[in-house]
Amino acid sequence: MWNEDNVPKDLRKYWGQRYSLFSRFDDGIAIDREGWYSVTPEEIARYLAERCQHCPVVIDAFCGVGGNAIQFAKYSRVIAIDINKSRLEMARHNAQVYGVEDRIEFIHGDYMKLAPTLKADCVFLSPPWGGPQYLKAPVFDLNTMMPMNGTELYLLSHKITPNICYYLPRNTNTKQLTALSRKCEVESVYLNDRLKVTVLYTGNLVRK
Ligand code: MGP
Ligand code: SAH
Repeated sequence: MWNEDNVPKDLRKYWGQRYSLFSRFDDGIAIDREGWYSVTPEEIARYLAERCQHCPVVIDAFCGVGGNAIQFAKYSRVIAIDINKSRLEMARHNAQVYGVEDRIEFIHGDYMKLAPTLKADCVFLSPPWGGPQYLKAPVFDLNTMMPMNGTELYLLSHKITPNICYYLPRNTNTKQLTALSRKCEVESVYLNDRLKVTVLYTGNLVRK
């Protein structure tokens, strides 16, 4: 269990943001190193879930410790996937803390392999961006994203549904995003007046 004294120096910034990441942090939220720096802050996750609320089934392809899956579950049934078993178990535990675990199906596996077998009304993509170093490049390039190519990930998901919500770095090349789909919206998402992330919406997730 993390506390003030055992949080490593490089994670202290995220520890300071813990209630913004999970308002119920003190109810026993489970989180690991990668979880700390990649979880979606609760207010943003709630907003994205509201934007997808008309979708009965949402795939959270990279569920991590569950920041998004928990909020999607308030409106939709969720298929939550992660390749890391222990992080998937943390997501399940955190969903219990929020009382929504019965609305989420947790699948341990590689989304890139599972995708052709899945059906849903919307796919949410929040893949690894290569760690907090993603900001070192002036512009984030979808095609050099590791471990999977960001354009290929989009195209694979588009075979499931045209309705995609893609959570990306704030320094993402916007032209590269708009080139992915004729019907799309790119949104800069702020939290407490700070630009946090860029989100691409396609299909019927695009605002009228
Ligand atoms: P950040 O830039 O690491 O933090 O991440 P912060 O506090 O905005 O930076 P600073 O400028 O104040 O120092 C911004 C947001 O991006 C985080 O809230 C996470 O939701 C998200 N995020 C960060 N990383 C490294 C990843 C990642 O690899 N994958 C995903 N899906 N989200 C990430
Ligand atoms: N949105 C999440 C954070 C996602 S971080 C949250 O709010 O908690 C990205 C996650 O993708 C990590 O947990 C990592 O284990 C997972 N991942 C990486 N490659 C994957 C793959 N091929 N299939 C499924 N999950 C993968």
